Amino acid sequence: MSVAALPDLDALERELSAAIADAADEAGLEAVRIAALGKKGSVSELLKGLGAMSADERKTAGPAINGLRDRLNEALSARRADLKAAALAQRLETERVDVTLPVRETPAELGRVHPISQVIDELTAIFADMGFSVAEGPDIEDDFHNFTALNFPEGHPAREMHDTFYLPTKEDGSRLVLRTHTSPVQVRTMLAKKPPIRVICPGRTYRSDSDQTHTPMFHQVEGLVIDKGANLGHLKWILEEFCKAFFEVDNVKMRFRPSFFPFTEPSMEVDIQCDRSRPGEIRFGEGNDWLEILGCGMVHPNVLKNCGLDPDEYQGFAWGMGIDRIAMLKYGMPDLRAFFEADVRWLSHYGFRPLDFPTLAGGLSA
Ligand code: 2NL
Repeated sequence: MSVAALPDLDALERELSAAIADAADEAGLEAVRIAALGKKGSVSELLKGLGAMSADERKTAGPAINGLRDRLNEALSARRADLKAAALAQRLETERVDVTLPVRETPAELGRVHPISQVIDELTAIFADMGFSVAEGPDIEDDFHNFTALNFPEGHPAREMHDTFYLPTKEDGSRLVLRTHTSPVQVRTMLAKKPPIRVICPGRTYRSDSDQTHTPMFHQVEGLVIDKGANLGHLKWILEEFCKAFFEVDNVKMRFRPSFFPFTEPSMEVDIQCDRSRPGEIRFGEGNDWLEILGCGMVHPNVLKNCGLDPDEYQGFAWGMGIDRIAMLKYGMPDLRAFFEADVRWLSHYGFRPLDFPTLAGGLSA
């Protein structure tokens, strides 16, 4: 091969330099490298040709071709570094994550806890802190557990058809009722367990009543303590601690007024201090207004006897309150009937997020 037979190295260098500059990505650049410097690349072929040249020819062709190869390798490295940097910049741009965006809700998190369930969870937590356990019982009760054991005399108005939902009379003349309070659960607890007893009984109750402030099914929670020395001082302390924790105030005045229930003696109704001077708003633990929230008393000796306890050995106290009512008071829900209409728009407004416990026990709400 003669020197004259060498192709135009300058033209080849311009062509390859342009191809390197034009390569759009690393794969394109690699193709250019293989075409020039691969086993059968144009520059590699020129290098192979050096062996067949005379020593003179090699003296000029050798440095020229080797120089071309070195400059190409340099250009390839520089372009590769540029393409890598551009690819990284592009990824950083397109894969940018805004960590300040709010977390998207999953369908499961869209569900809401009904205010009644929420309030039952709250009061369960508060009474659990005071050593109470939760007892439940059937919604359909017999006459003994719903009335007789609780010292309701025959012919008491609460036993009348008019107020109570009865199931059809059975062959033996007895008839079951939808429980009118949760007291039968405490009766069952006293019959099944030995004192000391500390229970709360939340649940559904039924009365034939329906207007602005009454629904045929409603919710009650009752509490019962049976022990040798259980007294009204204990009852007052427990109710006070409950009201402070439930309504999230440091102090609340309470008023105990004499009342009557067949199952307690003495019996009392309890009002709590509040401020109703702002229209549509109630504040607890301040103000000069009173709001009735529960009934209570010392368990009647007849009830203790009916439940297998000796009134000379044991005494106890009990209370009962409407869950629906205290839920409305705490969370400012004006209409009782909305509780039972299963309207998801109402629930998404008034409902609670799962695992959110706005109580003293579970952490204060905002
Ligand atoms: C109210 C009043 C009350 C009770 C419920 C009770 C239960 C047993 C024995 C004695 Cl087993 N008492 N429960 C006591 C006093 C009042 O409820 O106004 N509830 C909404």
